[in-house]
Amino acid sequence: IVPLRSSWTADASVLSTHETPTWWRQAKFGIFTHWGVYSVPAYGPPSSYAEWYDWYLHNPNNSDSPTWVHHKEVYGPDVVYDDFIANFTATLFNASAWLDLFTNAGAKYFVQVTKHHDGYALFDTQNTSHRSSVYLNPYHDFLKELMDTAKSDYPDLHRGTYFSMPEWFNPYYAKYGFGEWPGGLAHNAYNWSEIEPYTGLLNVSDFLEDIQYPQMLSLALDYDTEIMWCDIGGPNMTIDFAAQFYNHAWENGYQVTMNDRCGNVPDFSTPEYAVFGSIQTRSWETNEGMDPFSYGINNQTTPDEYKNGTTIIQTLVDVVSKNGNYLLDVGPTAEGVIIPAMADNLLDAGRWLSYAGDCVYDTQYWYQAQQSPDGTFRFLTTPTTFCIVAFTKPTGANLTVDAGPGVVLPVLEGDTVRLLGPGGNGTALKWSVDDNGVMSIELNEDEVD
Ligand code: FUL
Repeated sequence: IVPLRSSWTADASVLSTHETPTWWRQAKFGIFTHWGVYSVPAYGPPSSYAEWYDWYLHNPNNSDSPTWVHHKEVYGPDVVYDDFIANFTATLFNASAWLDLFTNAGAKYFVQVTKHHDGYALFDTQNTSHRSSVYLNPYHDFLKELMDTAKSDYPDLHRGTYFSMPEWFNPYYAKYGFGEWPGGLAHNAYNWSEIEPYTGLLNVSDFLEDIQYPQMLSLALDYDTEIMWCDIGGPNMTIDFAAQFYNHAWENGYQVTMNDRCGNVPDFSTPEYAVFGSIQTRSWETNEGMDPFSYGINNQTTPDEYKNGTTIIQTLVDVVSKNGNYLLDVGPTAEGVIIPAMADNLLDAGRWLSYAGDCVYDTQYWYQAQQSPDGTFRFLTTPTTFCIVAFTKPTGANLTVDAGPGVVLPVLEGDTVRLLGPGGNGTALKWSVDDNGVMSIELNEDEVD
């Protein structure tokens, strides 16, 4: 429950009473978008977790880096990361196309990467730095277009912003004792003294006060983000930020939230490529790529490697049955296209949610067991229904639901059991529960998709 407060102060003990808003807890499913200069080379070693694609700038720091080997072969050692900015064309970028896809995938919110660790921002960094898509190629404020389009045309889609707290290249960050986080840039970087005039840091003497904090404030006050999705933490002014963020939202009549990577006062935790094994009563959100190995796009990934509709839905339902949200990442191309290998699978997931979404959105986890002994079922509740989601298609005329030893399913004589499905139409089915609590539901096989 978000306390009804009109005036937040920069006091950690007060700010830590803030929690995820109701809309966030009801939404369950969001789309994450990693898009930036790293989308140009779009490279990571195939079928491997070894080097993340959105870390293209940093990966060559390892002397035997496959990314560096690839870079030398394809571009040559003299091409530096910032040379890719010229090829970050976004010629096919269309905010509505992305937001249509997110909506049709059944997502209720999105989180746009606004600045990753490479420090190249997709929004107007104004008086802090000119290292952004607004002042460098392709000279466009992508975040503004996404946020404005979402506000005007997609009122049911909530708007979030990923923001990397540190910047790898930035010597002002290095002054905080972290070196050029997270280590020196051995290859393929840039020479700060050469690029300083070109990146255009303006009136900067302190990374936190002059870059990090004002940029975070801009995302809150100018772009009206509803989710501040920080990354990495480290040195920060999050206490000051949070008070302003919450007051701005209050004054404008909406509710906002912040993850656990801003370095302070988190509303929710953010496991990566991982799902908790049990119910967590505190808000949490799993995030991972559609790509099995990283965020962003990798041209080495084959279409069949992307998570398909079934995997997406099963992960979503599994997460939701444990009280979590699911933030699934797509990586558009440098032109701004979400390729069919990703988009089609999202749409498959959306088709299932279009008829079974009542058993996902605005549900509660079931108090006792989130899955059956063999892992085949997940259970979700609403004030008037109990949902059983089967992960395998039943064979034969009966669906047998065993919630585990001693677990009694919450069904009473007279209750109606219905099949949610494209052919099911909610037809009432015959059912019974035996003395061991095992439920048997008679199916008309033609109706089971
Ligand atoms: C991590 C980052 O280092 C990854 O590149 C990615 O952005 C992920 C969501 O967070 O900490």
